[in-house]
Amino acid sequence: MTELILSLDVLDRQRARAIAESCAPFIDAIKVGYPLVLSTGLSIAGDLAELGLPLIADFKVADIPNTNRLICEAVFAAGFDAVIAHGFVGADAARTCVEVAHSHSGEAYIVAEMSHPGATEFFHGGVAERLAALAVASGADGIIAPATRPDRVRELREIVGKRKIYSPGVGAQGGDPDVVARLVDGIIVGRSIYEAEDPAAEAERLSRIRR
Ligand code: FNU
Repeated sequence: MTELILSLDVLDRQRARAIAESCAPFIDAIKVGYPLVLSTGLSIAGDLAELGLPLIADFKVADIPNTNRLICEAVFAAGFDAVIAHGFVGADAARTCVEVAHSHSGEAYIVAEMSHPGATEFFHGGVAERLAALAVASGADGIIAPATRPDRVRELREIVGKRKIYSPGVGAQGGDPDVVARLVDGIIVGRSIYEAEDPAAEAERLSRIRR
């Protein structure tokens, strides 16, 4: 069954907690990024961990190996279960994120191709394929690939095989959950859920159409 991952990009702690709590019965994980953490502090991870769902830190870590290590150690110490990192920094830096994640029994995902229109400028022309191969070689648990481009997801699947593909870009960015859910291990959905009049109802709807 394809997972449904809530991207919790709201800025207020109480709102974040309320949305996460109401959606919890229908989602498989919560992804937190800079907007929420910079607004509330890393302690938001502790609040959300009370719901018992895996927490993914979408910090797109992209630094030298030593700094990546320091960032990832802080992420897992805060209570996250997985981290998203960039691969374009090179295999040594990406592998550091994977090593730290695994040393905490956590997971690491490498961005292979992003979902926004501008992503085609640099990720196309073979780069995304190389990043997907780097993710496999680094022992990453999976990749991030765009729900906005199902054909690209299919191509990247050829490279990553059974490793997981988590896919943002559903709904607000135009990706069709019906199409993408068949191709990936998890769809990542933010605005379509948290901006809905009834976020829990929208999460429930999405949880039913996923395959
Ligand atoms: P929504 N995100 C993304 N595309 O959208 N991490 C990527 O290629 C990527 C991401 C994140 O559009 C984005 O930052 F690598 O409101 C946001 O947190 O559904 C979420 O996925 C999508 O949010």
